[in-house]
Amino acid sequence: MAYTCPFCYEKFSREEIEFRCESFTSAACKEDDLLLANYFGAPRMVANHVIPNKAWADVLSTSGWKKMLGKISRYVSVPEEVRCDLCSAPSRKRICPRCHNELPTFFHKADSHIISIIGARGSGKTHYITVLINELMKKGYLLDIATIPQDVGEDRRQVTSKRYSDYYKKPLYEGGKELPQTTQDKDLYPLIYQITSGQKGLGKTKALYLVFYDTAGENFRDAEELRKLASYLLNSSGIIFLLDTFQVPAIKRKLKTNGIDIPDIGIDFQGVFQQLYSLLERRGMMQLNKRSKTPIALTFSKIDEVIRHNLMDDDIADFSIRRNSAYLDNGVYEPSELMEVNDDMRSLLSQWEEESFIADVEKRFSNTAYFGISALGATPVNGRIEEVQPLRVLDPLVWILDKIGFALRKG
Ligand SMILES: Nc1nc2c(ncn2[C@@H]2O[C@H](COP(=O)(O)OP(=O)(O)O)[C@@H](O)[C@H]2O)c(=O)[nH]1
Ligand SMILES: [Mg+2]
Ligand SMILES: [Zn+2]
Ligand SMILES: [Zn+2]
Repeated sequence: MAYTCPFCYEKFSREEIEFRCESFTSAACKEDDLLLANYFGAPRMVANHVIPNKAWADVLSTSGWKKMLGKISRYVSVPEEVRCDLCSAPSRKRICPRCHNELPTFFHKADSHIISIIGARGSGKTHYITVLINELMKKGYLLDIATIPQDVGEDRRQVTSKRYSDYYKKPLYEGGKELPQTTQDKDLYPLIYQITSGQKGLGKTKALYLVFYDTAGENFRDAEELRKLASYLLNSSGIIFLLDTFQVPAIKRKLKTNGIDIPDIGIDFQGVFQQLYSLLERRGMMQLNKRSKTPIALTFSKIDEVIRHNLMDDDIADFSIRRNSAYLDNGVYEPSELMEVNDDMRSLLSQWEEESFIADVEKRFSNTAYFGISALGATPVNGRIEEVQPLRVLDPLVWILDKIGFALRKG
């Protein structure tokens, strides 16, 4: 079984996992960690000793048969605890062999599915991630899903629950403030959550890790950013592609007549999508005329303004996007509900004369669905948002979870 590191996105196998000494006192166990420094782009970083994989005391035994057994066992399981080869202190801290970042506690026991959220700058990623995580933590139980932040990493100030609370949740939900634009350095710290399902189901996944990177997304221009994005996508089990509804030309025009002027970002969302797949092609992740099977949720953000200004066709009186997700009421996921959303969004897109976008997407991906969400429920006024009123934010995630075989309570 191969694992994907939630930090560097490199793959590694079970027997490669390393441990870091956890001693607070042993001076001999402080060392320069080149891989860790490299990951954070720092000239150097001092951290506790990395216990060489071959030096695990439990594995190394002088007596022949124990040694044999130890060696074999490493291919089938990772020890719960090993002893440091320098100070003999016990350690339970597993790290990635490629970047030396700490792995979540049960990482080696669950499937590590990375679900990536991408989109051009301004498409609403930061607000979406903030609200998505809050909804998952607060309402996931309705679908029998438990969500637990994974507070791992050398820098305790940057662990998931602290970062989420300080930079995302508190400013938005308690401060009532619109969140600032993402800066590049935030890209180094993923938000990592373990989700587990209480549902039964043969062959279904009951536990997995969700990894969110709040990328700056400079409209996919920067080479280094593109390189990171490529490995992020290459290793993703599902993609939530956030598309800025305000950048749909038909919407932009209508909003303008309503007195809302949307600044031009210099690239339309079809352009953003084309950049994405040409990137995937260059990386050999997509072959010409062959469609990727990775589920991709084409998710239109800020749909609240579309509803408020009634920018939908009048024939679609009972438009599914006007209602919130039914599973939030009855705790049962009906795939047909999200297929209705998909159909409605698709017809909206053709109404907006965006058929060529649909054709583009479907030429490249065989597992697609369209969604419309609102993270905030309204446009912030003077940088403030008094009450966050999310609409359908969990839909794209729930759809992907179902596609990748996660055990959901289904109708
Ligand atoms: N109307 C509305 N505006 C939103 C919503 N979510 C984000 N925005 C606005 O869209 C802009 C970009 O959001 P942001 O999350 O920073 O986008 P990012 O650059 O992709 O991270 C900000 O001005 C937000 O206030 C929403 O649900 N509704
Ligand atoms: Mg952002
Ligand atoms: Zn030690
Ligand atoms: Zn790594």
